[in-house]
Amino acid sequence: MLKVWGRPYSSNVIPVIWALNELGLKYDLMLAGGSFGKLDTDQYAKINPNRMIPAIQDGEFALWESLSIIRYLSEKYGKGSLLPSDPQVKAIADQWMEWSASKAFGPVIYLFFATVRTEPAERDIVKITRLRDEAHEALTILDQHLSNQAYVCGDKFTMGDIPLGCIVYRYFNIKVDRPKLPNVEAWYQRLSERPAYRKNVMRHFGENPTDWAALEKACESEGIT
Ligand SMILES: N[C@@H](CCC(=O)N[C@@H](CS)C(=O)NCC(=O)O)C(=O)O
Repeated sequence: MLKVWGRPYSSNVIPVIWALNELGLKYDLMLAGGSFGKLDTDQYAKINPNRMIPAIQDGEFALWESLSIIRYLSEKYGKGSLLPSDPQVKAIADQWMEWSASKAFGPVIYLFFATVRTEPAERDIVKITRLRDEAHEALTILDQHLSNQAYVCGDKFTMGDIPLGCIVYRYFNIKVDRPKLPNVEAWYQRLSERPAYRKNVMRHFGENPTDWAALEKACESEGIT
């Protein structure tokens, strides 16, 4: 059985868990990171020497870096579904996966930390507005790309939609005013129709650090501690 090391509320673990569920694969979730710890053990250093999550074990084979894991799972288990067969379509999927990490992830996750993960009395509105603007500017590029197609690579859902789908869920559910992104919103609605997205990505993450800590701890029932 595949093993996934991580916690279901971690921004880099969610896309891996979503991919596994899209592929209908069974796996053991080994709760690690955040309040679950375990990253500083010798056992974990052999799986991921960076001592970060996610990591997977597929038999004797171990792999870390969320995007590499999604590509591996798609190559091995997702031919004809998550993995585009045409090399150019696959390259476009790869391109948007890389772009998710280089341009979109940072502003959205820092916005998330500046809001949900910061006590309301300590929030810095100037910083929040700047991060919201940076996130919007990046996602405007995705919005233009999606103006005449249903998914990142065309008319079919692929691995290229996975990391960005997770980032956009966070962005749309942080309590800040946001300018409209009509094509990203329509794509997000399409993703919301997918059971694996609803189950693994659309998790209520609360509005403050107390909510967050309780939700993260409550997901203990989902994995192996
Ligand atoms: N580029 C890496 C980043 C991994 C990463 O930053 N993981 C964070 C969680 S999102 C981590 O391990 N933090 C320590 C912890 O959760 O305890 C990836 O995409 O897998």
